[in-house]
Amino acid sequence: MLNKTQLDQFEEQGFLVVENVLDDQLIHNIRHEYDELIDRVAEQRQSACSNWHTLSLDEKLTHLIVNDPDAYEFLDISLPLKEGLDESAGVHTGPAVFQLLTNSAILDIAESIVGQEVISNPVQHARIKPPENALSEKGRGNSNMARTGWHQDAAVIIEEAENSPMLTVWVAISDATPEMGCMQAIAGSHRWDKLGLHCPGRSGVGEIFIPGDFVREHEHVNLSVKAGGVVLLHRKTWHGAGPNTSDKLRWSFDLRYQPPGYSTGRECFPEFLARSVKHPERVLNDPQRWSEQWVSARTEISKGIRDATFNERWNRYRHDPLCA
Ligand SMILES: O=C(O)CCC(=O)C(=O)O
Repeated sequence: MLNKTQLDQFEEQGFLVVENVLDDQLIHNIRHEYDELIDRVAEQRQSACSNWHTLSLDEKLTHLIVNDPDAYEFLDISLPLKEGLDESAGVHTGPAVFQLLTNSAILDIAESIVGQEVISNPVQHARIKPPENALSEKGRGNSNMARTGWHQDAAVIIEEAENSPMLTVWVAISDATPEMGCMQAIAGSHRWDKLGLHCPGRSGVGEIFIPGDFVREHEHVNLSVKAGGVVLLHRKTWHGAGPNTSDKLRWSFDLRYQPPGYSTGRECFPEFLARSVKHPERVLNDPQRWSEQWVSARTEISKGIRDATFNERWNRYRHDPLCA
C-alpha cells in the first residue's frame, strides 16, 4: 500500500514514481512470453531476418517493429482502435500479462487510490520503443513504438467517461531514462479546471496531442524509473514521453484501474473485477477467461453485434490553426 507521504505527493503533483514494485520473476515471465510471441508473429508474417535465431529478445522486438510496424498490434495488450476492426485484428492476452494486471503489489497500489473494489479498465497498452531514429516514418507517428505527444488520459477516452476516477499505472519493464524517452509530466496540472485542447494526430484513432506552445508555457519533470518500478498518473495530469534517443529498447505497459460503477471510456472492450472485499467471488482469476473476453469482443465488434465507439471528439479541431 502507498504510505501517507506518497499519497500526499500524488495528490499534490498528480503523479508518483514508485520503484521496486514488480519482482524479477514476473518480469522474467513477461519477457519469456514475449520471446515465444515474437517468434510466432515473425513467422506468420514472414518478417524474420536470416539470423533471427541468434538475436536476443530486444533485438528481435526491434527488428520486427522497425521492419514491420503493422505487426505491432499483435504485441499490444489491447485490440487496435481502428475502424472496421475484424477477426484478423491482433491483441496479445497471454497469462503473464494477466499476471501483471492482477499482480498483488500493483493492486495494492491501485487500491490505495481507487478504493477496495478495483476494476481493471481495458484502456491499456504495451509500449515497446526501439531507438527512434531506426523507425520508419509510419512508426514515428505511433506512440506505442515512438514518442508520445502530450495529453491527459481523461482526453483519450469517450467524453462520457471523462470524470470516471481512473488511475493510470505505468509499469517499467526496462529502465526508463530521459535519453530512453521516459514519461514526462507537469506537476499540479491535474488540478487545472478544464481539459486542455487536444488535437488529433496524423496516425489513427487514439493519437492526440496538446499543442506544443501550451506545453512549453510550463515546466515539466522527467519521471525516470528503473525496470520493475511504476509511475502513477492522475487522469488529468498533462504528460507525454520524449523520443528514445538511446541505443536500447524502452519497454513499458500502461494499465488503468478504477472503482466499479463508472464508464471505462472504451466500453466495447472488456473490463473485469480485479479485487473486491464486497464480492470476492466475482473477482476474475482465470487468465484463459480474460483472454476469451478479448476474443469475444473482437468477434462481436467484427459482426456488428457490439458497437465499437472510440474517442473521436478531438477530430473537430483537425483544421484548427492551433493544431497546425
Ligand atoms: O509510455 C508512453 O510513452 C506513454 C504512456 C502514456 O501516455 C500513458 O500511460 O498514458
